[in-house]
Amino acid sequence: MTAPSPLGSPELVLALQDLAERMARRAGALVRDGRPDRVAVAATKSSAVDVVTAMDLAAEELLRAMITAERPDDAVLGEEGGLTGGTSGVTWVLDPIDGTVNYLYGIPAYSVSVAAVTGQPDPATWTVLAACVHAVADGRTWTAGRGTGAFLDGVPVAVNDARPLAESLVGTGFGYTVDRRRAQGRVVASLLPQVRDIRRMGSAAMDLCTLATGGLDAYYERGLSPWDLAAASLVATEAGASVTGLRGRAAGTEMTVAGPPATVTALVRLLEEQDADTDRP
Ligand code: LIP
Repeated sequence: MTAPSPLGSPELVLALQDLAERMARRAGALVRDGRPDRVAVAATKSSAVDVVTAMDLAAEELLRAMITAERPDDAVLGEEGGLTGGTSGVTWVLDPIDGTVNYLYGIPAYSVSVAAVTGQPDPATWTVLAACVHAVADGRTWTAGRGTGAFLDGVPVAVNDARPLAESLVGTGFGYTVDRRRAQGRVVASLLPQVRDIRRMGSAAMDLCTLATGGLDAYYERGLSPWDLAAASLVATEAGASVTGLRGRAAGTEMTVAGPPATVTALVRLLEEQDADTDRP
């Protein structure tokens, strides 16, 4: 049996990236071909509007089965199934459908997000080695490897050059609970007069990949889970973005801000002034 490649080696990054893409495309085909005309809600989570569908569950099951078949010693952190341990030092971070509400309503902005990380599966400390974000409705596929660049359908991508915030198109999103949304409404109202415009796409993974491809000038959101962030944060970083939190912290649930470094510095200042990393009403 061949000795496993050292964690972080170029060969391992390439192998993980290849598997991530095959997994995301396979699950994407299941989600696309299996979508009924009227999607039913299978369960709810943090609130009545934080929904899970049968396809979220089926897609995660398929992703986990592919990992068990090809890399049985790896751990898995999935949005629906939680954390299952492993011994290899690699953890797959899975969002079977990022943008589930869009999927529910038939809005074509939802994606399968797959990343391989080392270290604890925690955005504050992990190292993302490989990633794939597959847009289910139109098939666009972003891939990235640590230190080897970011690509859309195999073509290298890069963030826009920094622009003044007043000329910057900014993406964001809102949570599933009333208190969180009230606080986010206050923050976006304060930002709106200071930026070009706001876009709310409904999938953090697609927001960050759109940023990586120049379709947005900046992005911020409070409340992202590790699976919303993992893959697309590597795509954005390898495309030249700074991806961070506030107050010198790493990007994570409290706050995620991304964009060209100079734009991020300006946006972070505004968000800190607004205590955007809190639910202050
Ligand atoms: C979604 C995120 C989105 C956010 C939504 C939700 P889900 O993830 O991608 O950015 O605004 O509230 O968290 O729940 O579809 O996996």
